[in-house]
Amino acid sequence: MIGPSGHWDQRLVHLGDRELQRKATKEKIEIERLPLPEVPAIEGSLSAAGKRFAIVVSRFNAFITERLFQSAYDGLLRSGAKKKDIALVRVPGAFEIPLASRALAETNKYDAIICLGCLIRGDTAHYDVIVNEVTRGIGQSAQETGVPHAFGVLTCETLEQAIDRAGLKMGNKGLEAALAAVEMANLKKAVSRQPSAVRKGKAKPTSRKRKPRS
Ligand code: INI
Repeated sequence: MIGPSGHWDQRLVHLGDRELQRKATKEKIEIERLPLPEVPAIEGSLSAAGKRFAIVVSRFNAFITERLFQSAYDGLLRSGAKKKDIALVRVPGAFEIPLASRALAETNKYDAIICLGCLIRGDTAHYDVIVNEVTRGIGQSAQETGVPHAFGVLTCETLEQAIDRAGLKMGNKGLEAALAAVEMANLKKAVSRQPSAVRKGKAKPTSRKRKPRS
């Protein structure tokens, strides 16, 4: 990322591609595309055919979360998932998402879980507590069950920010989460198909010391 000074712009390197482009345009910074390295990578495809998903949606701030859900559901169908393979689970608020997700993951019926919710800072003094708990809980459920969980929980300062992320200026995080879930479900399969790094072959004979003749 080359800034106006011709140097790498460290302010931008942590951002995702789309957000990066937006910020760069705003700040009038030219971004030089790096050539893609020719290194074979293990990646998950975006085909949801034959895969099963659960979508957990919280009702709090339903005006936003319903839009996240619609977009996630549409994304799964457009990626090849069947309606019968998508379970929808509703919970009261974002705080309840981890428990429901974990219960679903533990059934071993789903290739991935999509978690959708919306937390707006202005609404509660407990915002930070809830945010941390929801994030940790979803991450922990994914790691401990091994079932991919996509994080589609908006954490916003204002309602306007939430609207922007639910289909207006910043795309739709529900769709992003659905696509991440599809990719991770396929990635998990691809990784498990990798051959073992331990090479099979004849075991080297261990050198035995001869007993001295008596
Ligand atoms: N739940 C949300 O999903 N978003 C919020 O912004 C929110 N606020 O602001 O309070 C919220 N609170 C409810 C919480 O998630 C639980 O449902 C509730 O505490 C009952 O356990």
